[in-house]
Amino acid sequence: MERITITIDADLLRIVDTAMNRRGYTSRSEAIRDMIRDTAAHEEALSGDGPCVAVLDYVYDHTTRTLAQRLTEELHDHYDLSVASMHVHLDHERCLETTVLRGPNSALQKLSDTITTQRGVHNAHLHIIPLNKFSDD
Ligand code: NI
Repeated sequence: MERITITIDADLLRIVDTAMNRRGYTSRSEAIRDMIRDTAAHEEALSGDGPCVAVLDYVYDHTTRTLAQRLTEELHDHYDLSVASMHVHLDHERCLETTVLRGPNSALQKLSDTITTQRGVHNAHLHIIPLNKFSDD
């Protein structure tokens, strides 16, 4: 096994510790390894480039300079992938946006990455559903 050192903010570490206690891990390392395994499994599900639908959701602060405009422009630039969006005004600053996407796996991931890596976008989640899998059921 390799040993690495990571820097993590206190709030995030508290979440790791809470999950660790709730799920009964005996060490932070084991808890974090399992979280990384979950991510690895998720990454594997995202491999391939067949037709997919996806639900992308995220929270952002619409008072962040030009952010709302940039997010809208990004979706307009990909109108062929963006099926529909729902916008919820959570409070005075924060907005929740849920967008249904449809297209090749890699294109949906690329669009999602472009949106979710913007500074000021939080709690992002992309749920990709490969359409080819339906025919295997
Ligand atoms: Ni809003």
